[in-house]
Amino acid sequence: MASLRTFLESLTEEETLRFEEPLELDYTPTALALELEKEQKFPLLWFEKPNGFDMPVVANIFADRDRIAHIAGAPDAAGFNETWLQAESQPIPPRLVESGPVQEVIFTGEEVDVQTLPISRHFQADAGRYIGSGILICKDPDTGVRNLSYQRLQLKGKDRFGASLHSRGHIWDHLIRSRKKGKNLEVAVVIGAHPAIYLAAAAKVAMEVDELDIAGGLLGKPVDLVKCRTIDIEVPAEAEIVIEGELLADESEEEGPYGEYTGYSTYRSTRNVFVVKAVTRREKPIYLDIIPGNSSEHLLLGRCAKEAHVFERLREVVPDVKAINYPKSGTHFHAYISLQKRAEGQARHAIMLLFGLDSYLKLVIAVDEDIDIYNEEDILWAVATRFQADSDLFVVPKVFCNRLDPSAVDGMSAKLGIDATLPPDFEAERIALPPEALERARSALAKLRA
Ligand SMILES: Cc1cc2nc3c(=O)[nH]c(=O)nc-3n(C[C@H](O)[C@H](O)[C@H](O)COP(=O)(O)O)c2cc1C
Ligand SMILES: [Mn+2]
Repeated sequence: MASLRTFLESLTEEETLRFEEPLELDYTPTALALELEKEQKFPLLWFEKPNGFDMPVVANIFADRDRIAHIAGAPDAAGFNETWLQAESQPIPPRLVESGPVQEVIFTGEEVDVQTLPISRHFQADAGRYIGSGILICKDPDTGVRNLSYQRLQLKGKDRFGASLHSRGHIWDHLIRSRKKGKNLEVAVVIGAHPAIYLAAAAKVAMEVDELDIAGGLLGKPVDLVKCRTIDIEVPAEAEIVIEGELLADESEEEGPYGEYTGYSTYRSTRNVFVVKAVTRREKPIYLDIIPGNSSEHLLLGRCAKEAHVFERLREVVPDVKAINYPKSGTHFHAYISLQKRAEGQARHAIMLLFGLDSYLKLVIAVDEDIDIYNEEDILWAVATRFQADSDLFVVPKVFCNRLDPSAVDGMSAKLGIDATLPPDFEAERIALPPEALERARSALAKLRA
């Protein structure tokens, strides 16, 4: 079985911070995750008894690169890209089963009350209690191809949410075409499933691709699905909680603000309305939350598939690109390229290509292979010592970008490329130590610490 709970069982005690005592849920998971991030710690957070609710909440699953690799079944963080690309090229479609634990308890009609779910507040300026961890499953109104993605849901009442589809992904397209047919869009919201399904839902793949096929590829077996009770959608049989309902075609109302990945709260919203028809769940469900804003969790989940995808495209054209890193500080807008440069101009070539592949990017810095692209001090040292601003940078003004960038103008931003690779006539030699001296130092330290 591939479920949230089987995955949680595979984690070590050290990876989990468990709060057994009752704890206020509003803001607490976010505050804890952000405090721990300052210490470079990214444990899974487990709240056994959130105040006022009758089910446990887990959060921060996706905050750590090693854990994401573990979820995908990759040997380690460095092996994630390859594992991901393999799942994308060898997808396994889901299969329909008769029944599953996600329908152990069913509420319909007057029994529905989503306010009893441990939906919490995350940041101070948030308009209210939000589900930020729901996977919205819907179907293309013309082709029937399934789609999985995340859209925030603001709790508005016992059977009503506000929704924002601002990234205007596939679900937005489905809703527009549904509206033309005079119909609402049926949607099932999944809260708590095997995290590989979450990784797949975060990927941007073609509209013709069902993200559950990629989830199957990652898991090495089909995801079992059951039919929803009130809508024509199938959901993972092993999920924890499912909210069945419809995105209204013709209504809109206030929604937001909410803490976004940029680190800002904005009112930017498509102001949609989601009306609930049923809630199905396990007897004793676990609620999965995702820390929003520019948390490690939100940023990593949002980009791990993209990183794999973009790196592969980049390497096809410039094989001397050795690695790329989207640093957390750049909140999806910055990337670093590691290059084994063979010819002048190659860094600019790779930088331009990366700008073309990912419209979110505003700053790309290329460095040589001896620079650790996961260490920003190292990156800035390369800029400090291998780069001249009058000859080694270029700016492309007014390019299409992501509209959530608060500094963007009319949906456009400038792109800055920095070539911090060694110039051809570079004469300085990087300081180094004899290897035996390093060995001596390490063993002396080890003895001292033993
Ligand atoms: C945790 C998380 C939350 C997200 N929240 C929203 C949201 O509230 N609204 C939105 O339009 N996109 C949101 N996104 C972005 C889309 O869900 C994401 O780009 C998805 O891959 C789009 O899928 P699609 O290519 O099938 O359209 C979120 C992404 C993540 C990872
Ligand atoms: Mn899609």
